[in-house]
Amino acid sequence: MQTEDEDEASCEEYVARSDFTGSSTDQLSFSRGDRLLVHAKPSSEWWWAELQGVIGYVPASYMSQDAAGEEEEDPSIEDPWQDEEYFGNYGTLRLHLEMLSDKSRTEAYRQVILSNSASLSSKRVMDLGCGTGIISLFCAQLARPSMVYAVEASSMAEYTRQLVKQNGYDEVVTVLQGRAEEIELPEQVDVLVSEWMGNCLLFEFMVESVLLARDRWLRNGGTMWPSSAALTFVPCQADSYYAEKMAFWERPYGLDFTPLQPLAQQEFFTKPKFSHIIEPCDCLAAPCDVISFDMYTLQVGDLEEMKGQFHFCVEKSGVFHGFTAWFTVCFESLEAGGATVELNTGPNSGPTHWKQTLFMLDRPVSVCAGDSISGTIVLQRNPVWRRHMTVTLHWTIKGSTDNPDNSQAGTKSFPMWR
Ligand code: GJV
Repeated sequence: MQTEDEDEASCEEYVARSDFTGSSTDQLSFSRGDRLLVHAKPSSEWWWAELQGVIGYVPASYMSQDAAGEEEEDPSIEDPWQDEEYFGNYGTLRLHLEMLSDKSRTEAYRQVILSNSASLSSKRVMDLGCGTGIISLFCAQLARPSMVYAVEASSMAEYTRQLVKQNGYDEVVTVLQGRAEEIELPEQVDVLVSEWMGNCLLFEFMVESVLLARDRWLRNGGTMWPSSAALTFVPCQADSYYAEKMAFWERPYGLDFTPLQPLAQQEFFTKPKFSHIIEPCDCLAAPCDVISFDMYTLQVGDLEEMKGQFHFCVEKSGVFHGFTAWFTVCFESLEAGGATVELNTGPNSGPTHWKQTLFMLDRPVSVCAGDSISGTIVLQRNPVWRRHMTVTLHWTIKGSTDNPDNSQAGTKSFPMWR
């Protein structure tokens, strides 16, 4: 355990577990295996370190005290999935209430079951991470599946069993308490349904459990719901967030507090802002899908690093504060030619509990209609903390022919959270 008192202790040597690209002038870049001298640990996430005479912040989770770097597991990392905390949270009602009250989300799954009710007849279904069992209950209520296996690792499973009984569906729905990776079913299933999506689509990496279950329990030719997923990006204005967290320091009470701005940047703009709500009018360009995948072919290994590209044409002049991300998932029909159901968490669809995710640039840039913003995105899964990832963005702004001076490039990495 790191305590505050140890901050003053003399330097300690650490080895980088993997490459890291600093995203601002006060962050260091380093490569896997580099030896860094950690001078101070001002927070549990960012340490003050030295590499080849250069000093800056480094993400603590990339540092290993082990001389071998990432090869040898750090014995302090006993639960890289943080399952105790994760399933502990899902053992209480707070998150279930949030998910069930999310009409767009819950109605989308209800619609999938309803519009496929005829084809679901006599089908075997697995509902992975069923929570309070809402999807399984929809299957029993709206269709005639032969069996629904409702799999839930948290202690909520006991209540889910009661809900199933209370509603008279205990012949159809079997609640299995355990991690999907470990439970045994008596047979393979025809349909694997799950609501696994996290912030920025992948956060929490519950999708890994879904892929492993697919490979083990979905029969050949079976159906995945959702069937595909996409992450969408848009360059945006975020005036009020910028004003609240950064411009605030310019002249509070008639005083100049700007020396606190670098600290504000570190504190408020280093990580993405979850639960951001973007208004359609804050979008500076037409949104574009940066990453998309098919739930039938995606492999667990693909999750380590997902890369995408974007090319936006600025549609209206404004202040480019950052990028906003959201996702869409699609549920293919079991019937040939049947309608696909879509759950879109973007600003032009109904609100969801995911809201959107905002990635703030360090400095806002004025852009004009006709300018282009292009670049790349890399989602890199944390090598240690398996539910976390870092989002790295590179962008180039090119002024239009009317505005050729407005050309610049930038790069920034956002840990989410570790
Ligand atoms: N096995 C069983 N239940 C799980 C698993 C797993 N591997 N992973 C998550 N859950 N969309 N981000 C359960 C978890 O306990 C919770 O009840 C539900 O799935 C999460 C669903 C929403 N989370 C999300």
